[in-house]
Amino acid sequence: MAEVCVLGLGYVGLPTASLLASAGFQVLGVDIDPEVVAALNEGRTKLRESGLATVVSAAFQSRNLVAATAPEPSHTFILCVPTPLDSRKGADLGAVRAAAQAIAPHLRPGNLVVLESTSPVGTTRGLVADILREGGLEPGRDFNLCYCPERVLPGNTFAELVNNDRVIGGFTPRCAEAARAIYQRFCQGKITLTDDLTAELTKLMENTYRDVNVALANSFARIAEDSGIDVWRAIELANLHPRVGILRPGPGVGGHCIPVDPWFLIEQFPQHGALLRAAREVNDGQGLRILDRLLAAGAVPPGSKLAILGAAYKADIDDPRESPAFLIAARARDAGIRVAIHDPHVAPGRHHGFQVSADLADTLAGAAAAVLVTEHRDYRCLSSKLFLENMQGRVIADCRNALNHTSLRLAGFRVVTTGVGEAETEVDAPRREMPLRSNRPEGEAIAGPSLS
Ligand code: SAJ
Repeated sequence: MAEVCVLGLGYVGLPTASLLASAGFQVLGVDIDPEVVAALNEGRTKLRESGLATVVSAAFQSRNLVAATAPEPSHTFILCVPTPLDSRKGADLGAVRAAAQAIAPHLRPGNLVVLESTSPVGTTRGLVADILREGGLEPGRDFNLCYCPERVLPGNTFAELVNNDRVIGGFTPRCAEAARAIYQRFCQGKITLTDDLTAELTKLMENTYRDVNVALANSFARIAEDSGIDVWRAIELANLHPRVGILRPGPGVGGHCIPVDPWFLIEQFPQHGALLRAAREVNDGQGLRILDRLLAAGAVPPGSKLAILGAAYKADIDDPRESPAFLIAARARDAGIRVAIHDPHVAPGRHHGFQVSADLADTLAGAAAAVLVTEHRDYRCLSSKLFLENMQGRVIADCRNALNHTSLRLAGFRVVTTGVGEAETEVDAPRREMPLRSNRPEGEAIAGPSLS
C-alpha cells in the first residue's frame, strides 16, 4: 500500500510526488494519460527545467515512486489536477470531480485528502467533501480534508516547491495539522495553517493581484504611448519611491494560471468583479495593440509575412499555453498576413493551430516585420545583422523592450516598442508635444464626486 497517492502528474503533481518519494515516502503517482504513465515508468520525462528531471528520475530509480493510471488505497491523497476555464469563462471542475470520485472507493478512516488545484472558494468543503462522503465517512471526523495551494513559478519549480512558504487550509484545525506533518517533510518554507475557505481565496487573490498589477503596468504603457513618453524610464523612476513596485508592461498575460484564476472570482462574485474584469480585458487586449500599431503603420500589408519571436508565454520556459503570441498570430492571419513563429524552447510543431519553428533565420526570411513577444535570453543578444540579412522589411516591434534598439536603428530599422510613444522611436526625433488637453469633448465635466 502506498503512503501517498498523488493524482495528476503535471507540472506540480510530478515534482511534488518526486519530492515526497525523495523524502522517503512510498508514492503512487496517478495520471489518466497511459502514455505519460508508461513514459515515466520507463524513466522518461518531458520536464526540462533545471534540477527537476534529476529529482524525478532519482525518485523513479529508487522505486519509492511508481506511476499508474488509477489510484490504490493510500494513507494520503493529494489532488493536483487541472482546473481550466469552461467556454463561459467559469471554472471547469471536471478533473477535480473525477479525481475525488476515483479516490472515494479507497478512502479509509484516518486518511488525509488534500486538494492543491486552484479552485473556486468552497470547492474543498463543497464538491470534494460531498463526493467523499458518499462512502459514509465524514470529513473532519473520520478522515482529514485540506486545501493546500501550490505556489511554484514555472521555470523555477523545484526551488520554489522546496523553499516557498505554504498555506494549508484545514476543514478542521486537526485536518490542517495532519497535512502539515506530510508537507514539512519536503517544504523548507514556513507552513501556516488556516481553514480551507481562506486558503482557497488566498490562492485566487495571489494570482489576481499579479494580473491586476500587470494590467496596471500595461495601462501606464498605453498612456505613455499616447503621450510620446518612454514608460520603461517612467516606471524605473516611479519605482524609486519606497512604496511603489510597478511591474513590466508587455504583450499581455499568458500561462494556465493568471489569465484563468481571476475569472473564478469574477464568476463567483460578479458584484465585486469590476476591477478584476477590467484588468483581464486590458491584458487580453494588449497583444493586439502592438499588431494594430504595425497595421496602422502599413508595416504588414495583406500577403506580407510577419515573424513572431517567442511562442512561450514568458521568458526562458517551454510552455506555450495561453501565450499572447497566438492571439497576435490569429489576428494577423485574419488580416491576410502570413505568420511564422519561432521559439528556442517550445517543442517544434503545431501549437494552437500554428507551426512553431526552432529555425530563427527561416522564420525571419522575407518577413516584412518582426515582433518580439517573449524576452527569452537567446533573443536579448540578437545582432541587427541577423534581422538585416534575413528580413525583407525594416520594422521590428518589441513588446518587452528587450532588444538592442540603438543598434537596430543604426542598421536602418524602425522600432515600435510597447510603452513607448511613436516620436520616441525615431532616432533624434524631437519629443512630441505632450497632449495637455484631455480627450474629453470641450466643456464636459469629469465624472466623480462633487467637492462642493
Ligand atoms: N508578466 C508581465 N509583466 C510582469 C510579470 C509578468 O507581462 O511584470 C506576464 C508574463 O509574461 C506571463 C504572465 O504575466 O505572460 C504570467 O507570468 P508570471 O511569471 O507572473 O506567473 P506564472 O503564471 O508563470 O505563475 C504564477 C505565479 N503566481 C504569482 O506570482 C502570484 C506562481 O507563483 C503560481 O504558482 C502560478 O501562477 C500558478 O500555478 O498559479
